[in-house]
Amino acid sequence: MTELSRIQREAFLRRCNELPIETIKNKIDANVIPLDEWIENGLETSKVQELRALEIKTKEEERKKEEDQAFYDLINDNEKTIDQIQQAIQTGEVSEQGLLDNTEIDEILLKKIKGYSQVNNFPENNDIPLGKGTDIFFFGKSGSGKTCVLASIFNYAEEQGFFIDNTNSIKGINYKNLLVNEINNGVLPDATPATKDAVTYISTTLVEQDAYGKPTGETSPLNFIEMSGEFFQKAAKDPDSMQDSIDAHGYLSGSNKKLLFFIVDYNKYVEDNNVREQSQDFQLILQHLDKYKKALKNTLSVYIVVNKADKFPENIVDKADYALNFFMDNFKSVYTTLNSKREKYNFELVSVPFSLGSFMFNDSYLYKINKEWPKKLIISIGKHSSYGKKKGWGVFSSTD
Ligand SMILES: Nc1nc2c(ncn2[C@@H]2O[C@H](COP(=O)(O)OP(=O)(O)OP(=O)(O)O)[C@@H](O)[C@H]2O)c(=O)[nH]1
Ligand SMILES: [Mg+2]
Repeated sequence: MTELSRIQREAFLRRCNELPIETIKNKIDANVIPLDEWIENGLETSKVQELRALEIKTKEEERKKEEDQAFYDLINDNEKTIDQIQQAIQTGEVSEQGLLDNTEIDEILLKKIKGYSQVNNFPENNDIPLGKGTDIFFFGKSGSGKTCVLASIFNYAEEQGFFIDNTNSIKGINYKNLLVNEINNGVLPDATPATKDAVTYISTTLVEQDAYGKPTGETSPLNFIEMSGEFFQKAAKDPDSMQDSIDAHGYLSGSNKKLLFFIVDYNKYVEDNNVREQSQDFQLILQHLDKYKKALKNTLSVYIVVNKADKFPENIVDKADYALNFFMDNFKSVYTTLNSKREKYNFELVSVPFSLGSFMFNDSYLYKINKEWPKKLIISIGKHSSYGKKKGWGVFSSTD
């Protein structure tokens, strides 16, 4: 506050109706001459009204500034999703410049946010029965990331020329292609609908490559089965529902050899420090499958996919080792059950960490696709599929 001498003060007040309104406002805001004193010294009513309006405007601006800052803080704390940010831009709730100046959003990202749109993409059952090949099933709770693992495998395979798609499964292929296109725009899939019609498969042939990416001539037909996690949860709680849930269309009870992918949601552990429900469901499913139409007899390998590995602590160097230990420590009952089934049916047990990539905006936007994990998984699938078995690659470590 700049103190005024008595003479200066009187000079201001004497000329009050000639002074610019900003000068008066500054003296009021700085607590140098309060409004009452200006009024007592004859400040015109219109000027008083103008000052009151200015005060309201300032307060409004301050409130907006605080509100904007709260919104930027939520973005920087990873609590806003991409569509919430897009909507705030569209409604004028925040300005583009404000976002650029106050958040991690840069020009490129801003363009992506503005152009973000999600296509409704739901799987549709192929009308014909499953053909010969090794069938791959994804079991795990809704939201554990099954569809994302599928999309990641096909995205990498397409880039590297690993797969030749079989058009018998055209509906599954159309669905998968859209998923792949979407993740390349950073767009994540919707939850898979829990209907039998939405249980589908994608048939493809894995072409083995040597270390230089040249086809070795060996091939392995694969069928990837896509279904909702709700079916998995339903089957765990009610084994009588299997035919209408995880064995919809009889894919699971078919005679093809199988790889069962148990998708563990690591993020649930990070957020809730709790994996009990996941563990209970996996254990129940294993017990049901033991009694269910040779399902485990036809199983070549059970994969423990510790998913969302981007959420592992930052200092973890050996992610495969961390994933295995995490599983052993937190899913002890599942491990015990798996071992007892393994003694009975002699399937392989494989543990892999997995991540679709790096996420932003509360996991609603994928800004970088990981290539390492799908590559490892595809190579491992080759070794563990019926064709890999035929070549006698029988013994694997738990993390290959
Ligand atoms: N951090 C992280 N989040 C992921 C990853 N993969 C998936 N997610 C998040 O998990 C959400 C659900 O993934 P989905 O693949 O749709 O899950 P789902 O298991 O197919 O779910 P249902 O279809 O309902 O059974 C995604 O929208 C992402 O927000 C990952 O690798 N890392
Ligand atoms: Mg899904």
